[in-house]
Amino acid sequence: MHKAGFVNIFGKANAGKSTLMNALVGEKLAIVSPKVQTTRHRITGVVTTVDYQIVFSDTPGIIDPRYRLHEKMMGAVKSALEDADIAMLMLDARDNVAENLELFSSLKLKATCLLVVNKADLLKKEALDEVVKQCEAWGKAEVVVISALKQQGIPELLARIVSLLPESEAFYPEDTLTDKSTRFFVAEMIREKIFHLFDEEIPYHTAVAVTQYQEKNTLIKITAEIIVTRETQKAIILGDKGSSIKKIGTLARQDIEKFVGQKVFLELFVKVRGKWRDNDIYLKEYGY
Ligand SMILES: Nc1nc2c(ncn2[C@@H]2O[C@H](COP(=O)(O)OP(=O)(O)O)[C@@H](O)[C@H]2O)c(=O)[nH]1
Ligand SMILES: [Mg+2]
Repeated sequence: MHKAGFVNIFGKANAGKSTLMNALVGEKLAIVSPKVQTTRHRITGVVTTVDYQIVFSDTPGIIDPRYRLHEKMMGAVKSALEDADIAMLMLDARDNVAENLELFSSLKLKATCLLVVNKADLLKKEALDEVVKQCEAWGKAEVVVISALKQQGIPELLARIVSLLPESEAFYPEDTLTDKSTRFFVAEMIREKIFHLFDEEIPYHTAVAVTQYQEKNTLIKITAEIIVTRETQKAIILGDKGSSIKKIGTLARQDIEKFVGQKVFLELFVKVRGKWRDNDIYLKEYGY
């Protein structure tokens, strides 16, 4: 019997959804940062064996929209809520359990749910047992404890998922890894560096658009634009004598080279587009 299904990850910002997705797929598809709202798209990662195919989806953390960008982000969550065969409801073990359970109840899910308690590595056994007890009392989902970062409990979680998968043919050819393009991942890797290097509002005012992707004989030439909302932000991204943008470029290029398995020449520009987060035309241009 062949099994296949959509397994989608939901939860508050910073629960570790993207880290889990990468651990399950065994490939760094989703960018990760300690800041909230790093993930802006639904990103799929496909795992195929002879017996099953799982289409995982990482989603943005659930928030109340304040910008058009946020509405688009919650649209990605909504689509994932609708087509999930299995919903992995994820919480940070240190976070308020009741609040998370209330959020999960409000999603009104019809799919089979797994309640995934993450960051088990950060709690002592007694505290973790207490969290698990509270989660089990909810009664709406089987509870699984993991550490996505330390890759603990992942094989057990995968086994639970496989046991719950519906009987089905595969949805995608066996060599499929994701539904997103290489250009998308390039833009995301640049965006991740901005989340890591800058504080306060900069990461939240930034978008990245790949404007050129040219495969040459010995390397790939990539040009990308970093879009911000104000001139002052542009100056910060550039840094003293261009030192900051150089750092972004170097770090992103290393990740991109690993991802595409080839040498990369990366050129970055900064553009100011006031209010791009509330402008449908810009949002579309930047992939939202
Ligand atoms: N200690 C610990 N940190 C984790 C774990 N999983 C994720 N993190 C960290 O939590 C932060 C948010 O992770 P991310 O995957 O981006 O969360 P998301 O917003 O739910 O996608 C990052 O700094 C991760 O390194 C875990 O199991 N243990
Ligand atoms: Mg994420």
